[in-house]
Amino acid sequence: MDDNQEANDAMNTTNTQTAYRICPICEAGCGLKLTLDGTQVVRIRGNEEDVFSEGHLCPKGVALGALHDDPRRIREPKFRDASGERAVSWEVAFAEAGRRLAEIRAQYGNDAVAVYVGNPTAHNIGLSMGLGIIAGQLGSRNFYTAGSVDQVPKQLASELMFGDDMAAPVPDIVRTDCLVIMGANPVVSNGSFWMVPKFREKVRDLHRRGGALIVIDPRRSETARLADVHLAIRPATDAWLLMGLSRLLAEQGRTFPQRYPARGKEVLLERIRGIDLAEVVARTGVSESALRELADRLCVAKHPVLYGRIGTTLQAFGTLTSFLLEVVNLQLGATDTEGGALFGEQPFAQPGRTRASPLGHGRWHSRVSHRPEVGGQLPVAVLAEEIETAGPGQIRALVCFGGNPVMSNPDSERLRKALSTLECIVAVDIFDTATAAMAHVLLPGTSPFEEGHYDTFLGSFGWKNVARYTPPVQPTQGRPDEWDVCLQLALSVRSGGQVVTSQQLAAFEDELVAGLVGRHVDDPNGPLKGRDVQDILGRIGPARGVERMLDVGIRAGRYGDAFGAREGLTLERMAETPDGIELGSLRPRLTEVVRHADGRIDLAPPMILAEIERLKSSAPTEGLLLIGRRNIKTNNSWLHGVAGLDKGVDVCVLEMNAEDARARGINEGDPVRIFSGTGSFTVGVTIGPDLMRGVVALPHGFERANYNLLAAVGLVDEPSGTSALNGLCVEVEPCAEVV
Ligand SMILES: Nc1nc2c(c(=O)[nH]1)N[C@H]1C(S)=C(S)[C@@H](COP(=O)(O)OP(=O)(O)OC[C@H]3O[C@@H](n4cnc5c(=O)[nH]c(N)nc54)[C@H](O)[C@@H]3O)O[C@H]1N2
Ligand SMILES: Nc1nc2c(c(=O)[nH]1)N[C@H]1C(S)=C(S)[C@@H](COP(=O)(O)OP(=O)(O)OC[C@H]3O[C@@H](n4cnc5c(=O)[nH]c(N)nc54)[C@H](O)[C@@H]3O)O[C@H]1N2
Ligand code: SF4
Ligand SMILES: [Mo]
Repeated sequence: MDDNQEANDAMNTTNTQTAYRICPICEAGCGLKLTLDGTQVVRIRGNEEDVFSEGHLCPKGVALGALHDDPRRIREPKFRDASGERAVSWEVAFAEAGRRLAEIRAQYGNDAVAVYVGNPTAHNIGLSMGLGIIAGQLGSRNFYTAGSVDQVPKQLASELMFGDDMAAPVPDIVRTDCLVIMGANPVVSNGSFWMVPKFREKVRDLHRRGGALIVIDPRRSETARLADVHLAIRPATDAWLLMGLSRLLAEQGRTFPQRYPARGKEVLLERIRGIDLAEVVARTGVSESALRELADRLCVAKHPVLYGRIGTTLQAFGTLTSFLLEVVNLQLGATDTEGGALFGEQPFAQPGRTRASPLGHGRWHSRVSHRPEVGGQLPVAVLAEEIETAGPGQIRALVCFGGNPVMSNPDSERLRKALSTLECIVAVDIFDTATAAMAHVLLPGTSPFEEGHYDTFLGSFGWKNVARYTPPVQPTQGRPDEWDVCLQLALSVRSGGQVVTSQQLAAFEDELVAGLVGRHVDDPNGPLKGRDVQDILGRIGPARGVERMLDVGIRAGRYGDAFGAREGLTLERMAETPDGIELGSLRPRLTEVVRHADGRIDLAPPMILAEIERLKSSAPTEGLLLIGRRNIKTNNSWLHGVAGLDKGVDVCVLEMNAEDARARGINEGDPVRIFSGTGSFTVGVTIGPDLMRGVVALPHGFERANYNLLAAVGLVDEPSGTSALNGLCVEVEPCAEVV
């Protein structure tokens, strides 16, 4: 052992400490083990003892330290006006944001201030619980989230079928013997609406059990490369394939098992039997024999299950596709069956989620295109026109939480221009991104080490049921965390820009916590029913912060201690158990899940029947279609250039099939111009065997070649308004250079 090593070991034993942090970047939710030297994080490993992630780690998790230290990360509030940009105190920033937003509301009405909520809010406890408070204060119908460029079709389908937008089952991957993945690439993405770390290892185990993986994807993706069968499908034709598959299953006697309480069986089956298999083959590019073989395999399997994500939701028939996929799971008897599609459970509970509170749809419409609200949100596809179009209700200001709509939403250039006309943008972000750079008031978010972590939004989509919480690793050094940012913004707007004192902030939080406890106490089905509010308030563990709200939801949840009424979880217990607490395997629980008033699954909602007709009358697509492609070292539009992630490999290249390239005189590495009816740009090409003919693939989120410049705002999944960003009609031609 040399001197250095000895010195290191001495340091390791004397000065360093271990801390735990659930990675907030993606849905794998990896438990990380951090080595701290003082407050400095010096090493990040996957926590092998974590009951959920079992040591999983990817380069993005390792890079959290570099993200924390990144000199580009925003650390103090910024203020921008015509005279330029300057750093301001938090006090000034809140007052300025509050004053401006209050003025705009007073002059033009509540709807003049829009809210946009980005993806990282789902992974950030302070934002996910706090933004509802500021949004509630603003009371605007112009509420937008990245969900309408993501999972809203799946939620709408769940609402229509089960009466609950969060009732999306996940594959029971440890017990299935035939897993069909449609339009998802969990080897790279680690799952979505499915928390599934160590996916590769789980597939290896599936194979060891003698099971099979089948992938339906226009691209031979990293996941398809592990598959026993890969069916290359023409983009955005999944609904056709599922109709055909459903028909073949019905012909083999697989209708809907009696044990499912369901209505509308015959109505749906009649539509399914009416589908023409030749048409299915023509639309999808999947041969009839391949389709029959798929049906046969599913019928023979003991525990088959289908799962679909972005490729099935971010497309023209996203809601119908998501619905039909669960129809097939029902036909197979996979729904609510061990080894099939099961509904996960999490410790955190919200009060009053009863059968009487369905997800809204169409309670109001967007002003210009009359698109329906879904679950309180309008689709981002209408954001630009709602800013551009004069008249009552026109958007004049935007509050943006952890989102980068200029990169992630359709017709980005139009949206960028529209945003530049706003009187006020308030952004809460950790980087000065394409969107944040337009903000008049930019409020820094926290570093990943400064927030506690619990998955309220995604916790019910785990591959197994667990309770996990990790507290902040480092203090915010006097800066507000994101929960406080939301509360302070709400108070600033309420008071028209008055300075908020710490007493006022504390009193406001007390009011919110008491309100939450009150709702639990009033919930006739909850474990705190009829209890004394003051008594419960006195028992909450943490003294301050969003953790108080979390403690309430955990202890009022199905595994909670009901504040001393029974043995069970508290936030404190979870914090003391950083490896997580096992809550058992996924289990059948359909009767709890279905929230329609009659307790039945609806197989034939009118909206779905109308979509089947729309599908049948839709024109076939021709020419080249563009689809997305994620990569392991970036996350949507961010993390670019964070040390350890950017090794100079240019991942933003257009993937093409050799025949398509040859037909256009394009060779490997050539610069090309890609264009659609909406936009164009230049990009380099890579030619490979992974794409089916007639399809090109490009990652999204890159400023130099922004995929979403090509997407028209009018291309949406009609029921949900979600943008159909996969399957865009494009053309590609050689050009002189990439500019
Ligand atoms: N063409 C195409 N477009 C797509 C997709 C696609 O597959 N193809 N995917 C879509 C999907 S699934 C999604 S979810 C959306 C994402 O859309 P958005 O959420 O609008 O965009 P992101 O790129 O995720 O940007 C997240 C922003 O949050 C910031 N941020 C990160 N962590 C924190 C934090 O802790 N606090 C705060 N305050 N800010 C933080 C980042 O700096 C970044 O600016 O993009 C969608 N757009
Ligand atoms: N490394 C990394 N991980 C991420 C992210 C990231 O940006 N980078 N983003 C995170 C987010 S916000 C989300 S929502 C998830 C998304 O997670 P996934 O849903 O797994 O998303 P993708 O990896 O884009 O995989 C989508 C697949 O659908 C295929 N596809 C495209 N169009 C169609 C179609 O019409 N039909 C079919 N059948 N397939 C199609 C694509 O070829 C691709 O293989 O990933 C999360 N994880
Ligand atoms: S897979 Fe990577 S980014 Fe996702 S949670 Fe794990 S370490 Fe974080
Ligand atoms: Mo997403």
